[in-house]
Amino acid sequence: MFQRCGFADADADLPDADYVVVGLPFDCTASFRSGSRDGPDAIRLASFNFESYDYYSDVDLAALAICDLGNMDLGADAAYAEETIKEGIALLPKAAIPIFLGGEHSITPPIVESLARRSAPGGLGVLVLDAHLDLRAEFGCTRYSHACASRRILEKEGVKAYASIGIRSGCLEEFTFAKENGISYSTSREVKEKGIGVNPS
Ligand SMILES: [Mn+2]
Repeated sequence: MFQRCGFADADADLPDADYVVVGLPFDCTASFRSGSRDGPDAIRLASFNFESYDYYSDVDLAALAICDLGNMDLGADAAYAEETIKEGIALLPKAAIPIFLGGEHSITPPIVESLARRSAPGGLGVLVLDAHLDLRAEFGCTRYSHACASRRILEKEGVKAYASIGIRSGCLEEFTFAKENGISYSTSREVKEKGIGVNPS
């Protein structure tokens, strides 16, 4: 299921890993421009161009136990990809924190469903950073579309809290749905005016 390749300094063995990197190279519902399926390997390639030490957080990635399991083979069908993602996540060690590299936004609902089930018995909080509401019931003749990602996330059992930040785009039906259902979102304009910090100064 996993094809081995590697993120920089992610050289721990799976049983020893505190963090597990998994690539999800899927973009088959792309409506503007495809190519995000190349994202996971592009991120890995770029990772070798950075220092492993991050002075903001005073953390050296080289000192952490990170295992890169490579990419999952997700095929070209969104329903198949969703099931495969859930099957793959069920195989990951529960002690490690998973980090998923995409891939388009349609990969997120099965990730949320899986993480809520395996590690958040009290309910999972989801924070979405996105320009779009992604609250469409269906788009491009499929409910699995990237344009429906937040709608699908909100339908998942175990999602206790949800908010999206950076919104600048959506159709009238999406904004109406958000309003009628009390869905929390902040627009990019609000972020620009108020700042992104908890206590902006
Ligand atoms: Mn999105």
